[in-house]
Amino acid sequence: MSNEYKRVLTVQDISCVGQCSLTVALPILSACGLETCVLPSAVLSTHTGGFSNYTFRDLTDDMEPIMNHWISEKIGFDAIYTGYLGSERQTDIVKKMFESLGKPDTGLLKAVDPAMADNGRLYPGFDSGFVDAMKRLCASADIILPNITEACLLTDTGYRTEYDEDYVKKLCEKLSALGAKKIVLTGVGYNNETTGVLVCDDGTSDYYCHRKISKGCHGTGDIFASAFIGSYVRGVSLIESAKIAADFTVGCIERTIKDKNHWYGAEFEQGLGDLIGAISEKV
Ligand code: PXL
Repeated sequence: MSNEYKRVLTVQDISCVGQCSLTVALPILSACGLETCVLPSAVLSTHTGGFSNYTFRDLTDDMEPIMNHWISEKIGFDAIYTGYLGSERQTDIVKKMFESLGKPDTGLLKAVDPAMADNGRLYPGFDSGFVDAMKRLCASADIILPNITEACLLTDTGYRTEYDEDYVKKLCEKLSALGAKKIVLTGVGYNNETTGVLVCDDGTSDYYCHRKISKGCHGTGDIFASAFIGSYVRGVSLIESAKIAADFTVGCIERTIKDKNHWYGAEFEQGLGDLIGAISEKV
């Protein structure tokens, strides 16, 4: 554990309205006590999950010049965490960032949330070519944070809503074979009342089971991943970071379902104080 001030870069889109991607990652990572730098992969008027006619400005062409400027200024990071990426080409650019944007004397943590699918389906705009590109990006990461749908797509496994521990174990083995060293698999539940997070690290695994709230909310994958990375980069262990992030996410969903008009995202803001408290207890 350390109280060293760390600098993290997060690469994902700005959905101007919708409480996902950068509009949750930036406040959550900052609340976790990290200097947070951002690289927007695209700018959308809203996210793509339930709104229609949203605008989409692809920023792929800006990413390499931004990276090159940072390299010339000798700006390096302790961690790079990617979320929703706007094009296949962006996955290759992120791989270059993994090779060239670490601080010179300390290791760079490379974390990939392959944000591209949920509930058995790819998000609008993604296809099998993007899935293949994401497989290659995951291979160069230290930690990946897929949900069950994304894990199935990354490993060419048939998606199931009901499964047993053996199915999940095989899924993790196949994800490890892709090349990522640590796997944080979300939404792993064996009954209707509970769900949880499975953390696999070099052949060992640990499971955190928690209450399942029947109605999920949009953007909770981004909330979980941001809180997890924030906690882990602060020096909290993998499994403790998974617990902190899962408890924070459950709190966000509980708050949101009380508000019948709030269908497009999760109310995370009022939980930030508890998140800060949970991390402070561990560092
Ligand atoms: O929460 C994942 C996400 C991020 N960004 C955009 C999305 C989604 C999910 O639908 O549409 C633009």
